[in-house]
Amino acid sequence: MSEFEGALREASRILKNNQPFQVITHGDVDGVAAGALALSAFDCRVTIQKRLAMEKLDPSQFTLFLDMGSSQCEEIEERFSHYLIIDHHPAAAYGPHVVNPWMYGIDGTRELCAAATFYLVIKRLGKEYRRLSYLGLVGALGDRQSLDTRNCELFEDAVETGVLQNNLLFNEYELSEFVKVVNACCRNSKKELAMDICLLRNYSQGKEELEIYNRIFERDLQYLTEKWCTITRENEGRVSIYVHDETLTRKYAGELATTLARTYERPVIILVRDEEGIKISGRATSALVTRGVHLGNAFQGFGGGHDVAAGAFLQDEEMIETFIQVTDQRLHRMIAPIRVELDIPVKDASMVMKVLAIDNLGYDTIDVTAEKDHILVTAWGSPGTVKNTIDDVIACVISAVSMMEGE
Ligand SMILES: [Mn+2]
Repeated sequence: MSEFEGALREASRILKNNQPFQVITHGDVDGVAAGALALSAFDCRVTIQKRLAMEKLDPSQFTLFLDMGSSQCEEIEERFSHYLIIDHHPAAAYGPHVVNPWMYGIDGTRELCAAATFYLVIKRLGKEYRRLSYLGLVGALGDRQSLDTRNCELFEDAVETGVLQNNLLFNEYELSEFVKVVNACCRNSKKELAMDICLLRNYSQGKEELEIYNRIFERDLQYLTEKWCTITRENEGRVSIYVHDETLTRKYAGELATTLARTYERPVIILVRDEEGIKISGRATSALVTRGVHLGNAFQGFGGGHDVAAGAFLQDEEMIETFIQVTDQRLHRMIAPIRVELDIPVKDASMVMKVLAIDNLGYDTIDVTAEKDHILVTAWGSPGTVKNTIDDVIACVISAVSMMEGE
């Protein structure tokens, strides 16, 4: 049994034995889908919070944290005596009562979101729970995860149990539209409705929220697109584009940033005001992540999250300048070109070169030469690219050497 499997089983045992309990979950699609899983499988009460507000919770009860909590392990451990965290956000270290794919070498940003991980926990209670697989899928699509990867187990369960057929959920809804409806309800602050939809109620009301969402989103996007030249000029010399605009719809900031980052291939960070302060949503693209961008790390001290999507929060407006300076400096360091020189000792370097047939490996940011018993490598470019290049070269040399030894 793998360690991850052990953790899933242990979590399902703990939850089964601690009913009734309270659940705190995040107010996005993944969080709400995870909350709906909790309501469907356990005797529990679910509270949706957009940011973890521990002072509002009763610490004497057994508490399940979903889609949040990994980065607040210490605070949770201080306040709560009985709890479990099921989350997929990367953190520097994980506390004792956490189930997070990252702890088992699984990239939780790209596979097994909170709802998917939680579904795997619930599935360990018994076969009859496999029909709930659709909620794990909804969470995964809500968090823009792909369904090949480990999420495909959920897809298979949904198809095998007949819950999902020809992309229709329960013979009615189209899966991706279902996700959009839940998302629109979340973004329009209709969290009870979002939960209802996940529990297969009130779909037509949800569709009205989607229409409202689409209309307002398009308006905001068009407004920003028209201003884009000015915005770019205001951000001259910065790695990321920072948009601080009070006319934008607060709750749509994350998705606006996603669309803009993909359109312009730049990290986009949108700052809006909410009741408590300045809410910040940052989004990048996978190409930028490959170059070394990690927004979650760039936001450290102000917030956190994934490499490709992260959030932060500032108490007051005066912090904005500092936030932008610090974040952009960090982003700059993440992608600033570096030069790495490598000296790999091998038995017969020129022979290794022949086996490799290195024509500088098709890269234009690398130089490989053989010198007696050494392969000399120089690679340059952004840290992410250099790391990938060097990894490739080392793998090639290792396989060339083992091929020669085999001969
Ligand atoms: Mn999530």
